[in-house]
Amino acid sequence: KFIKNKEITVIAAPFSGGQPRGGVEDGPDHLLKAGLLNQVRNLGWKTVGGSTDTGLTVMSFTKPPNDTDVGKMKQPRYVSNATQTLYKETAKVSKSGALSLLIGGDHSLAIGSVSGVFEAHPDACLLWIDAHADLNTPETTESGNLHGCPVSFLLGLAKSAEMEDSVFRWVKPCLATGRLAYIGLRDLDAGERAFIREYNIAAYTMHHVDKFGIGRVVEMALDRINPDKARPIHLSFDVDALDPIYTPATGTPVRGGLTLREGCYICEAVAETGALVGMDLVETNPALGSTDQAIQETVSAGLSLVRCALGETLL
Ligand code: Z70
Ligand code: MN
Ligand code: MN
Ligand code: MN
Repeated sequence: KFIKNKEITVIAAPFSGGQPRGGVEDGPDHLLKAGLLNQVRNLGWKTVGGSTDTGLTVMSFTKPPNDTDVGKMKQPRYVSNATQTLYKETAKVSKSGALSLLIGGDHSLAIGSVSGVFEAHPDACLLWIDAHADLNTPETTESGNLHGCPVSFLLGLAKSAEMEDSVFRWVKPCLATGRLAYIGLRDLDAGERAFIREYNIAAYTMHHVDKFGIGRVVEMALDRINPDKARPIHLSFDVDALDPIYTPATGTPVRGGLTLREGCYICEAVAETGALVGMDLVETNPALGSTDQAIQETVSAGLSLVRCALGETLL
């Protein structure tokens, strides 16, 4: 209902500037070599547009010189430039009427992908599936890693003075706190907890998944952010939401996560709504798999999530 003729464009973003571990920039290459585009096509999606008209855009990013910290933010110009470029690309895809699928790369990329999708679909809501809330502001971040901050940028939580003269002044807050839900949380910083409470954000931790089951959790999450079922949905999926037994090759594995089936269920439930307009699949880091099998399992779990979100298991 929001996407034209089952059209999709895949944006590959080999970017690691939002965090310190090398290798996450190789995630897209591994996902593509494992057959992502053909799997998408086999589900009846038309891969359209992109830089080569095969439905794929592979972005490239260059590190600016003298990218000194701004406040606590690490590599701020690199992340700002990359996400701004991605924002323009994603907005173009979304305005064309196609579903925008971002494969990363680290989760700071969502500053750009979500901004781009929301430019074309301003009434959309955002499901953020992650072990982490990625809700730190440039003030509250303890690590300075910008992949821990994208949601605060989208919500406009950073103090305005800091944002106004910061390198991120291009970001227009596009997300209302009532349009955001989390599933899978289990590693939160104190400042993030405080924001979740202060703004009454729909946040479902692993405790809630255990207590209610994934079916009820997804239902409750979507009821909170999309009560009339009229809104387009953006799904931002960090593979570390899954338990590390399924996705070991990622930068910040946290034990006690979602099963592969629970992750797939979330994606299937979103597919069932028919309202998916954008998806991010991020934080696949092939360099951090301890064996080839660990890498391959992480990549294949990521591909499963994408296929489920695109309707693989719908009857
Ligand atoms: C922490 C921070 C984070 C992913 C780590 C961690 C954030 N809250 N996100 N790994 N994917 O640094 O802000
Ligand atoms: Mn490689
Ligand atoms: Mn995470
Ligand atoms: Mn994340």
